[in-house]
Amino acid sequence: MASAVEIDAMRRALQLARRGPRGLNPQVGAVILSPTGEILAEGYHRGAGTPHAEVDALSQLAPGAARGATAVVTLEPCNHTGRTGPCAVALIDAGVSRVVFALDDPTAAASGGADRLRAAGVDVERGVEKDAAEELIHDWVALQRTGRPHVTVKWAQSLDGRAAADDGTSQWVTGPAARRDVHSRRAAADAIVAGTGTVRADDPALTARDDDGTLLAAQPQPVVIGKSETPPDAAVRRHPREPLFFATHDVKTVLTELAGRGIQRVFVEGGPTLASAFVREGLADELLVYVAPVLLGGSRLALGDVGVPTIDAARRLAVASVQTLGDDLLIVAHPTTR
Ligand code: AOF
Ligand code: ZN
Repeated sequence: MASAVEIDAMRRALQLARRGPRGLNPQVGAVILSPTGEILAEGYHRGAGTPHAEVDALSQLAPGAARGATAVVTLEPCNHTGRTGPCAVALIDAGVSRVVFALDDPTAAASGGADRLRAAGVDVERGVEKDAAEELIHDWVALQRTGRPHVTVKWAQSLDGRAAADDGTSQWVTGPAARRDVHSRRAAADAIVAGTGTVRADDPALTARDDDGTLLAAQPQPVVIGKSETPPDAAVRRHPREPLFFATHDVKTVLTELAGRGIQRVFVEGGPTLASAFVREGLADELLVYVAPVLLGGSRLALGDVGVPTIDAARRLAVASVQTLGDDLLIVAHPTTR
């Protein structure tokens, strides 16, 4: 059983973890407690290539000062030599007598730290404040499992399923409340993905902005996919972050590349061709469909070929929520496992 002091220390460690960046490595925090429950040191992980949280905390202590101490860590101390050495060994060498952690390390490479600590005679307690820790690094854990980022595909459409009028004009199908909602959701992603077709046709800035056009604090990485050229004066080239360009239509490969850069959550806003590609490849985890009460008719469908030649192959979805945003509707749906 973890003591009340240890639970408090874990909550503190979770706060510390949040100071680190989302990225290739998880956000991890650590607190070292004296045998009487005082905080001796605090640490957190500042991103791939930098010391792990436990080592960051231990490095603030004089040699021998952690003897008999308790280390409280938000993730199971690692057991491998990656960009840095194994934390389990660092804790053993420092003479720590008890380790309390929240989440098991989900990676095959780094896991096993708890067993290694126990084998060295360290008392180990796992699962403390597990839900809060899981919430914090949920996207990173999911990426370890799937090997690719979580994908949200968004589009706006008329009630009759068109993205634009026949001459290609599309500003605006949905109203301001729906567009505001999109911007706040953009800001929660690590990357925003658009196709070259949309970049050429609509010239989107791919920034996350508030009502008066001010940039929000969080600006996801802009990503442009497709084989056509992005014009030199395209708005996306003036994005505060340098855009990534992928001259391919293979969205699977792009996702793998993005995962390798620590991108855990992508927001696909790229127009019908790109949206269809993600859906067709079974790579859309979540669909956000903004539906405006307007009829456009014509040929500019919101979605193209999604690999459904016949009704038996229809892509069935489960609706997670329906809400009204001004005059528009937002339907959030997920593919049902077939
Ligand atoms: C810990 N404490 O603070 C973090 C851990 O390449 P490396 O050496 O940075 O190792 C990265 C892996 O280590 C990462 O995938 C995850 O399994 C674990 N992260 N472990 O003990 C930490 N950030
Ligand atoms: Zn480590």
